Amino acid sequence: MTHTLGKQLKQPDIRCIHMAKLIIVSNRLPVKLQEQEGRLDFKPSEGGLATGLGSIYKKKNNLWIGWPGMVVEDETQQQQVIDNLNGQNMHPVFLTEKEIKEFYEGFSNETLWPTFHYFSQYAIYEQQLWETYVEVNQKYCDELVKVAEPDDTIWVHDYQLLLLPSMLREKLPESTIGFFQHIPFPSYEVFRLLPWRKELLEGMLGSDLIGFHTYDDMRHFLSSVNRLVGHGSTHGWINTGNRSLLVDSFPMGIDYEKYEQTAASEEVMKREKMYRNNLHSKKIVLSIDRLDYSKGIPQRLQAFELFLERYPEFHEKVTLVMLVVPSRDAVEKYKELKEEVDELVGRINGKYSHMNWNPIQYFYRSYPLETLSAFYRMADVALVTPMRDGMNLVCKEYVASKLDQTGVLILSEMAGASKELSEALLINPNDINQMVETLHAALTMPEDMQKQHMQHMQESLRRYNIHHWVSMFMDRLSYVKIKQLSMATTYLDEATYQELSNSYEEASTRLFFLEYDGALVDYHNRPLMAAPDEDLLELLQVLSSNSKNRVVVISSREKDNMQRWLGHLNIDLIAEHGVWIKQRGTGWQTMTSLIDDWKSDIRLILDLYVDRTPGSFIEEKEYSLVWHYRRVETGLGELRARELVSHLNFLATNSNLQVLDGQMAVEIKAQEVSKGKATGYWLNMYPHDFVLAIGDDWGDEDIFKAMPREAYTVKIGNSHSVAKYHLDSCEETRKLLSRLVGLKQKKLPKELL
Ligand code: GDG
Repeated sequence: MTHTLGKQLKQPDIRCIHMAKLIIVSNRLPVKLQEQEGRLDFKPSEGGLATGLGSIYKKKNNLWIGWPGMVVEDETQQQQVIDNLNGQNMHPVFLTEKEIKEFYEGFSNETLWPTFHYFSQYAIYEQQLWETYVEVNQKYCDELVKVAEPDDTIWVHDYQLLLLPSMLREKLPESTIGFFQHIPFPSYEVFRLLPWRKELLEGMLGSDLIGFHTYDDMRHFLSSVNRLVGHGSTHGWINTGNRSLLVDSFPMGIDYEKYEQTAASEEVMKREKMYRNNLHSKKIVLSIDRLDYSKGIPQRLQAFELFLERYPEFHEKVTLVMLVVPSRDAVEKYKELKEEVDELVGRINGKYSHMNWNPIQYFYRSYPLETLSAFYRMADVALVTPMRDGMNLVCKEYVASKLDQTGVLILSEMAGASKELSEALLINPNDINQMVETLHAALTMPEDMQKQHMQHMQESLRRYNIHHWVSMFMDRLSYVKIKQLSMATTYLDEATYQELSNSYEEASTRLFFLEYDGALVDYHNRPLMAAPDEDLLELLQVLSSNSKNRVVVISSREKDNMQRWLGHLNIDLIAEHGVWIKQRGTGWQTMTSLIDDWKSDIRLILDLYVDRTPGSFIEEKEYSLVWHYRRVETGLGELRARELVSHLNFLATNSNLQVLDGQMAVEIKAQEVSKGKATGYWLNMYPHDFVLAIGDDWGDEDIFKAMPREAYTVKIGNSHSVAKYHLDSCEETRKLLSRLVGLKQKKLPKELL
């Protein structure tokens, strides 16, 4: 059973992580299958992901799994596709018409997409679509299980496959699973509108690493996990009870060199010249997106219309080149959007056009990369104003294509890219006036300023390119795996028990730190029902009656509760997470007063600064000391404060102190109390040749961390922990302690005795 598994985990075979293959999974493959004159043909797809990951999936035996972009029902044809793709390190997942409709167009694009982009008024909630979404995720899982080895690394992409990580985890428990979400993760208030919110989060939590484009997405996700699934997090780490996983942000870059080189090619320069000649316009504003309501296309058109109205001097001098790439045209909202855009373009052109000038050149189709690049090159301004965008690659491609460093990027604050490209002119896409004025500022920006902005952005994008993104994600994934292995605990088996028991016998001073709920007593729905039973009271009494033993029972419960249940025993108590402690034979004390001994040392240092700084003074608060300098000569106070802060920070590194550099004051306070700090007090106060600490939940990790290296640390439940060992239940804790003191517990199940 799980015990042997625990031991296997203890011996990390790092080589496996590197030698095994990488499998990329996304809804679509990086190629599109097409039927031409009865023959099946593959066309490479141009997306950022395809080029970014292209260099990896083609290596060695790596693999990319996804839908080939066409419904293939005939089995012989399917086999042909499989054979053909296998030769190119790809493997297809065939979807039926119904699945495309319900899983892809339906749940993915009509439920998840609008919700995640804060358009929840567009979201539909239909049980049938959800069921197909589950089935199709399972289908991807089944295909993966056919080709994946247990130690492979699987990298799942995007919102169509949110359930896949957990499905995979169930089938391949040891595999390394990364997940990256390319679209935003909305705030909890929006996410919780989804009827299947908990299932979706649980699906994602099967991963080892979950990546988002921005810190905000990550923050929103952690908050939803906390509130809907009940798992907290520390520095991005989530502990699900039996596994730890990491959530982090990885802003995606572009293939910078590719865009730079394409922009420098003969072909592109030729096209640019040709388009310029056709346009009869001095200034060109560029807009490129997939047709999507999240991209803010109508709002952009309205802003352009208002610009023409407000600045007539730009008539015949500026043209908006607007490329809209057809997308999801089977979905109703997209059809409506297409009509709205067509109508707006028609209206604006109808109003302002002249014989040889159209304010908007509108193209509803997709173009080859060379045309796109020529558009980027010739644009004086790129108008990238999505209402919401996970990242947005168009704005990055524009910057990479501006070889002479002229041009201005206007970018929406709501695009993930705005977090990196702070040199762009940032706008709120809902503020039409701001858009109009920013467009004016961009069109009249002096060239040297344009170059300055562009240069900064180029430097950053060149460095944080797509290859950097891939390696950051993969490195972090390997790190998570190694960290998890170091967090795995071993079952405290008979051999370990013998060793522990010998060391107990040999010791002359022993400390026991025992967590009450979860380690000594099972959890009850009503906390006050978890009173100690007769057996437990007897066990604690016998354990503490040995003069070599000092028994500390720890709890987050109130001190009065602990006093009522255990106060009569000759043991020590820690209550309320360590705020209150009771040493045997004495009364309750707050920990904070006990750790105030730092004050006298720090006061000596502050006195020194008072001596050197006329006008400064010390204030003593209950839990802190403050050095004030508001009455000190201007300049001198700030200078001394800087010195003092670095002096104190140096001293605080290995203590529980915190230095706050405040308004005209430097404050030093003890960090909050915790169970770990409270147990540290006993370790400092009492000699110990033998230490045993037993805890059960995430909060008890602090206790384990505070223990000396030679201590026996035991976690109840086989979850990841810094403890060395684990046991399965409270009964096993009691059995362990009873055996140590030679006591037979009456109510224990026979097999445990
Ligand atoms: C999702 C997220 C996130 C566009 N027209 C043509 C063409 N394109 C290329 C662009 C660019 C890509 O399509 C569009 O990428 P975006 O990032 O701008 O937007 P989404 O498609 O919505 O992508 C987004 C992204 O995933 C990656 O994580 O940034 O936030 O929504 O590369 O160049 N390419 C060609 N012809 C066209 O006509 N060849």
